Amino acid sequence: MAVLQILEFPDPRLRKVATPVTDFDADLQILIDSMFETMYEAQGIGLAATQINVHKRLLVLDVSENKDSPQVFINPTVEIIQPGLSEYDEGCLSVPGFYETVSRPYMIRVKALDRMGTPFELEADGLLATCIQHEIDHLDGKLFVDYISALKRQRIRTKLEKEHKQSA
Ligand code: QAP
Ligand code: CO
Repeated sequence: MAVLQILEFPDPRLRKVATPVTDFDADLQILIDSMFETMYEAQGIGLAATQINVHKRLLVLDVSENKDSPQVFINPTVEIIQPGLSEYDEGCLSVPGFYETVSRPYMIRVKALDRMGTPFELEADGLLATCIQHEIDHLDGKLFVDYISALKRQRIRTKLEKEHKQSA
């Protein structure tokens, strides 16, 4: 297992569209474990493979209080099952230090494969539903800053680019 490097906005690799996972092999198990280690170490609640520069349709999350409920979603799809939106102050490990309010469908059904390749389904609302949608967006090359004003997005870009220059 390893803590992996997380790409940060505006890295163009965050814009790649991920392709489906086809092999549920030992390498995949190691990747999943490393993604959890990376997410927990960074104090995140969700991490998509795109964020560690792996362009496969795979995400991990743990929205529990005690950080004891790891969940893996492979090749996930989402259906909206109730009209209505919920608002959350979203952050992102790829946009460190910035939070903005985003509206998303509040009740969803998710179909995905688990780490062995076995299909499962769940219904989600609240923070879990928001987090799943945020992470699936990553797999499609989208970021929460795409939902805020261009002015706010540009300010965030400028600040992060300055930080990246200073740490380089
Ligand atoms: C996505 O985000 C999410 O800026 C997961 O300095 C977040 O885990 C979905 C984090 C909120 C719904 C609501 C962000 C950690 C973690 C930061 C994260 C930071 C340190 C973000
Ligand atoms: Co994110």
